[in-house]
Amino acid sequence: CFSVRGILKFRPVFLSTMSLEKAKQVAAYRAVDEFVTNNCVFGVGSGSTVVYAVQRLAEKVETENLKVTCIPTSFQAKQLIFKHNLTLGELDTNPILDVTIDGADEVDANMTLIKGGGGCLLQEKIVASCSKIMIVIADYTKDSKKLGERYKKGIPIEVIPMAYVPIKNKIVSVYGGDIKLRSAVAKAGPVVTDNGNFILDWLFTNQDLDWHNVSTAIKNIPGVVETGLFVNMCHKAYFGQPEGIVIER
Ligand code: ABF
Repeated sequence: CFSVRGILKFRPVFLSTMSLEKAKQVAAYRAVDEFVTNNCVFGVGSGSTVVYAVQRLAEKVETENLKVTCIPTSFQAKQLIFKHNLTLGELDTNPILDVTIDGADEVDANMTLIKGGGGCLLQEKIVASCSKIMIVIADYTKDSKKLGERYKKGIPIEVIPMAYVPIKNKIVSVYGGDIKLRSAVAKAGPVVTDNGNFILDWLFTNQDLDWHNVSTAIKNIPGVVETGLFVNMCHKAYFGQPEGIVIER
């Protein structure tokens, strides 16, 4: 007879894609079910996992007749709020949020996050910093012991365009590694964020750095707007697994 491991070894690619999407969905649904309440001000993160969270939120708002004000963390998040006919809010009128649910590129054992793979890190960090609770939802590929273990695209850093070269040189001279100016597609020119800035991706080599000190030092470089290092900001993380269960940290 075939062992389960034997069958899984031949699992077609589409099954693994399905399991990745299922993993995102179960993590997102669990987080929304546990943290969204009536009359809450809710931060809507960015990325593909959050799409499931907004779907679940819209279901709950309708079936449970909830009043939820949604604060977006990006143009993408704002479009999701509109698509699901949810109530759009803004920090001007809702400077304190009850909960933000957002994705991540990687989560380490200390709950330090790399975020910004989608280029939305600045508004994500602003909204998360205004939230009483920040929750991360992710599939199993984001759950690491150390940053850099799985996510190999580097730490995103949002910078003022005119300063990207000196910033790049300063970071590499102090911390080593390599830094790339993020471009949309080959020769299409640099990616410009929702805020009109550039993104540098820092391919770091030392995985044992004090990420709080590193993020603070990098932010002190003139022209750096924000880093994709979220340190001591995430209260709880939900990691969806291929078979549809959720691991909470
Ligand atoms: C966003 O979620 C970004 O900070 C991060 O890059 C992304 C992760 O994307 P996904 O949920 O699609 O894996 O918040």
